[in-house]
Order: sequence, then C-alpha cells, then structure tokens
Amino acid sequence: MKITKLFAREILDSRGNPTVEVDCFVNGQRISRASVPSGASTGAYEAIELRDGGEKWNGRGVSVAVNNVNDKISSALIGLDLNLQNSQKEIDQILIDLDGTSNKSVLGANAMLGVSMACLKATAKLNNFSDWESISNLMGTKPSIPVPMMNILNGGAHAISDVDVQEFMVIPHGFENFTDALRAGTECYHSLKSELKKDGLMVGIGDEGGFAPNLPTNEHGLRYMVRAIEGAGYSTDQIGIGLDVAATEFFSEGKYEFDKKLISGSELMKIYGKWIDEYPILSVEDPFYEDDWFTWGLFTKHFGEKCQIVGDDLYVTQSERLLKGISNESSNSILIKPNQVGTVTETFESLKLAYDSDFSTVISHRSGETSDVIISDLAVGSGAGQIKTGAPARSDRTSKYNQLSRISEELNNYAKPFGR
Ligand code: 2PG
Ligand code: MG
Repeated sequence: MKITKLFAREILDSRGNPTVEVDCFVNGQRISRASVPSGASTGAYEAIELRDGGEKWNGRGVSVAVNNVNDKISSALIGLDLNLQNSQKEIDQILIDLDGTSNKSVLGANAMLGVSMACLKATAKLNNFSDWESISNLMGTKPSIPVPMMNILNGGAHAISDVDVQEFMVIPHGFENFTDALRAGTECYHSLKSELKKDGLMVGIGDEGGFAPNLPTNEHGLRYMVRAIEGAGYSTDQIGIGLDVAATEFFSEGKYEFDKKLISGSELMKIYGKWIDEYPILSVEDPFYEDDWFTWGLFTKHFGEKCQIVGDDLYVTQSERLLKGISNESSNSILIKPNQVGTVTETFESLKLAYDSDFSTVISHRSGETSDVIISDLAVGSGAGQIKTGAPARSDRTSKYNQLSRISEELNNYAKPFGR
C-alpha cells in the first residue's frame, strides 16, 4: 500500500477560478482524488494560497502549485506506506518540512492541502473505511451528525449588494434528526425567496447560493430572516439565526464602515447587543476585525453566555492563534477551514485544542468551492457538532448537505442526540 504517484491538475471552482485537484495512486491505480476550495474574505494570517500572477486567468492560475505537487511533493512521498496508524502525520510532516516556512509560501497551502486530503482519502479507502470513519479513528473522536448552519442571505464580499454582513444563516437545531433539520432550513430558504419577492427584492444570488438583495440597513436582513423562519411555519425556538459579519472586510484605519457610517468597535458592539436582545441570534462569527483582540474579549465577556462567538479570520484554524484566544477569552468558538492551515493533521490539532478548551467548533466550506465533500466527513468524523456550507442551493453547496444525508442514514442508530 505504497504511494506510487501523486498527480495534480488545474480545475475550476464554483466562481470560475482555477484551483488544485490531486489524484493519489497506489500500484499504478488511482485510489483517491481531492480538490481545494478558495476564500474571498480571507484572513491576513491564513496559510498562503499560491497563485501564478501574470495575465492568464487574471493572475489566479495555480500552475505553480500544481507543478509543486507533480515535482517536489510527488518525489518526496513516492514509496510512502499508507497505513492507518501514522501515515497521515508522517505525510503532513514531510510536507511541512519540505515547505520549510511558517505560512506555507514555498509549496503553497493549496498544493499541500490537496495532497494531504488525497492521502487521507487513499488511506481510508485502502483500509475499507469511509472517510468519516477514518477521520474518527485518526482523531480518536466519537462521530456525530452536525447541525447545519445554512447561509440563505448573502452580503459582504460574497455579493454585489450594499449589505455589510456577509452571511445570515438559519440554524435548525430544534429537530430530532438531520433530515428534518435540513428540510426545515431548506423550507426557510424558499420562504425567504417569497418574502423578498413580495417586497419586490429579487436580485439573484451570492457566491454561497443565498439571496443577495440590496437592503436599507443590515438589520433588515435580520427582519427578513425572522419572516423566512415564521413564513415557513417554524418558531424561532426551533430555528435560530447565525451571522458571519466578516468585519475585517469593512474595517479600515481604526473604524468600521457599517450601514454607511464610520463607527468604533464599541459602537458596533452596542448594535450587536441590541440585535442579540431583539432577534433569535445564536451565533456571531467575526464580529470584529482580525487584530481587534480587545473588543473581541469585551464582546465575549458581555455576550458569551447568551451567544456562540466564532473566530474565523481571528484564528485561521491555527492552534497558535487559538491558544491566544483561549487564554484571553476572546471568543467561545472556532471556525475550522482546512485550507487556512494547509494540512489535515494541523486541522485535527486545532479541533482537539478547541475540544480541550471547551470551545465549540464549526466546520466550514469556502465561498469558492468544488464538488469535493470531504468537509462533511470531517464534520461527522471529528464530532465537531456544527457545519456551515452555504445555502441549500447550487451543487457546490448541496453536495455537502447531500453527503451528510447519506452519512446520517448510515449512522442513524448511534449518532444521537442531534441538535443544540
Ligand atoms: C467565511 C467564508 C465561508 P470565505 O468567511 O466564513 O463562508 O468565506 O471563504 O470567502 O472566506
Ligand atoms: Mg467567516
């Protein structure tokens, strides 16, 4: 069961940009395939996604990353045994050493993660495990079906609208099982469409499949979310609201530009406070920019009991930054995106650190996605509890929810309880 070849190519992601896909071969046969997603609202501390620059693909080609897989990485990993005990750790360490930088800028996190995930899948397959089972074995975690956080109203960097908040999500937590939760969340998506249509607001969708209207203020987004939930026949006790504010995107020179005004972090915190009192908000991601540790800490102190406060750009899935957030009590939750850190093993490490510190965890897609569904298996196998993977629309998003439906069918009898 030794690797005989790793082969990468450029494929297209859901936004029409090139990304890396990697095939892993054993004894001359292709055993697995993995592809790498890409963000738009990226954090400054993410591992480097290597892009070619130049004129082709508007500078967004990934041929250098692809060549890194086909030359340097393939040479370093050929002959490596894919066994369940230690191959993933060994492979990821070889990648980290070969790159030799702290931000993966030599090989590119896109090249490295493609290989790391292809090897993860190959090991699972050769040992007759599904990907989620293999992940649960590697991590020593109890599998569970995550509650979906479904982004039905898109703004920020994912839409050409005037809404600052990047994501308005429904969180269907008050259900017996994943099937019912997914259906309820999807019914809210359709209900939101009707509500927007009633008000003459149909303007297409954003990058993650949610509707993307212009709105007079950000708070109007919350009102539409409540209308969507109630319009679909549910109560806000069963379905809550999650926000990804992605505040780094509208922060500049010490101020946040929000609802067309320049305001301070503490003024922004007051707005959130009022919203948390008035709307069924269960989760707020990236309420402040990625270096505003002070306001993050204040916000968590005041609202951390009522609300999940999720660090995305703040932690970029990296245990070093997470450690700082844990000791400063900057949030109570972390978003996990494997391509922010660049290897499977480091993703596991951040998850485990979060578990050990009683932080909740949310596995996440990127706004530029492929048809790869590994994050669904990661969410189940790691027992992370929550997943956000966009609207229940467009195959780049529904492929993940559909994979969860399949796994939940398999797991039905022991992945309980489901929900909050
Ligand atoms: C986020 C993500 C995914 P992007 O901010 O959480 O929704 O967006 O991939 O553009 O960083
Ligand atoms: Mg985010």
